[in-house]
Amino acid sequence: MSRGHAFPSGFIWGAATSAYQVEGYPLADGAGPSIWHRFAHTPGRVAGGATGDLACGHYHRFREDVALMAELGLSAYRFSIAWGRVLPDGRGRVNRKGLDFYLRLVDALLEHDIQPMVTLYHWDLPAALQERGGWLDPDSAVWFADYAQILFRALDDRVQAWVTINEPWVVAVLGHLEGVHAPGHRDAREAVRVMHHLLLAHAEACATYGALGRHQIGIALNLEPQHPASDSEADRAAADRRDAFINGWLLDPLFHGRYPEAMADIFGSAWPDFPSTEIDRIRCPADFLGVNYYSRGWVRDDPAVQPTGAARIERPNAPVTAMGWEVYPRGLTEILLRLKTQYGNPPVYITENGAAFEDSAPTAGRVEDPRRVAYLREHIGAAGAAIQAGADLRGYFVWSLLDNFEWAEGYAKRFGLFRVDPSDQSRLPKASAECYKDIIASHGAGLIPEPS
Ligand code: PNW
Repeated sequence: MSRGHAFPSGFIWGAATSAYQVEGYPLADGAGPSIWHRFAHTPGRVAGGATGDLACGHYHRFREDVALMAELGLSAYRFSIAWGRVLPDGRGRVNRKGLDFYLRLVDALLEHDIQPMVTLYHWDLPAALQERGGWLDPDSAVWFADYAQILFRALDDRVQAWVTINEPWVVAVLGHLEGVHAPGHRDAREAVRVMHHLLLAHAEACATYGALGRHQIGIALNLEPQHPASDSEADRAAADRRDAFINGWLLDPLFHGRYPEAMADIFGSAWPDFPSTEIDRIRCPADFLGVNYYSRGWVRDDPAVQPTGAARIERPNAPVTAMGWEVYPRGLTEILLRLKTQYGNPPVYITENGAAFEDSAPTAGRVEDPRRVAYLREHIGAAGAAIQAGADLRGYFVWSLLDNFEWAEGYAKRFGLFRVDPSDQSRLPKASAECYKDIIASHGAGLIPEPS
């Protein structure tokens, strides 16, 4: 294939958000509160005391946002459904008004020829389910499949791509091991079971979809290559452990039907003997894999860092984003080619890629964000390079359409193509929005790096 023409003609160009991060009005129209609503309203949990009460006000401004997407020329928009808007108690009674919001959103997208990619779970578990044990309860897979079925029945005629769960690793590790995300628990035994139940929930929803769905379903994983900070045996072993902890913990059961052997070493006595019948169920025939890619890990052996004994450190002089994450586009090519060689080359969407930077203040109605422009161009190029090398990549979604509620970081970290003014939620395109519009219009021409 000649340089600059890597992207196949049906390649999807998208942008992504999630419900709690952009919608605002989390209790409107009869919605039940989520664990993130509770967490953000607990003093000390989120930077600056920020909450999703207003966020981007997308719940009321979605038509304006769909118009912005149409202006960019997006072929798809990835958003998530707030479980508690549809089922205020997490189970049982359906709240018609909450469901109707998503029907209106999907219709508005289709009117503009934008395909919806719908995530069923992007971290906002109904608080009523947390009170029953949340993802620690073995019944959580059934709760989730029942909720999923309601959405499949309501929307599968108009939705061609479903994502069951966004980043189970972040839910289990940041929410239940490190305690920096909702529900804020710190318990290794709990975290490994939560991960297992999230994977079972994904499998149950896939099985339900297999019986009544007509399109595609997958899961979105945060994947990150792990590289040793030195050539020492200890650092290389540490990078391997961290690789099992972040990537293998999910990929191996989903594609190979087993957890990595390293998991028992990493977690010691907190790692249970999971029944093989359950592990078999997790190896499920999803239609695609969603990859959320931001950075790589630069890893040093460090016994003080639990549970892996592997520290992610800053590489000296490396370019980093406002999150402190190294800018490393080649890691995206690496991950995509590893899926090809080690996991059977599944159909893949990059369901998130993007960066937070300290954007300049708007001047004369413009926001210059040259570092985000460079980040997007380089990463889209890295994705194209993987396609040229044979990866089955079908589409790419920028994280994020809008500056939004960045979880424990509040509103200080801005990932958007559009700046959102914190005082009145007005939207302003950044230079990166213009750049992405041009990339879409030219179908990514000229972005593939020369082979090195
Ligand atoms: C993802 N990590 O979160 C989420 O899917 C988004 O909702 C979020 O806004 C975006 O990335 C930017 O952070 C992650 O610690 C959070 O490795 C943390 C990690 C990875 C992804």
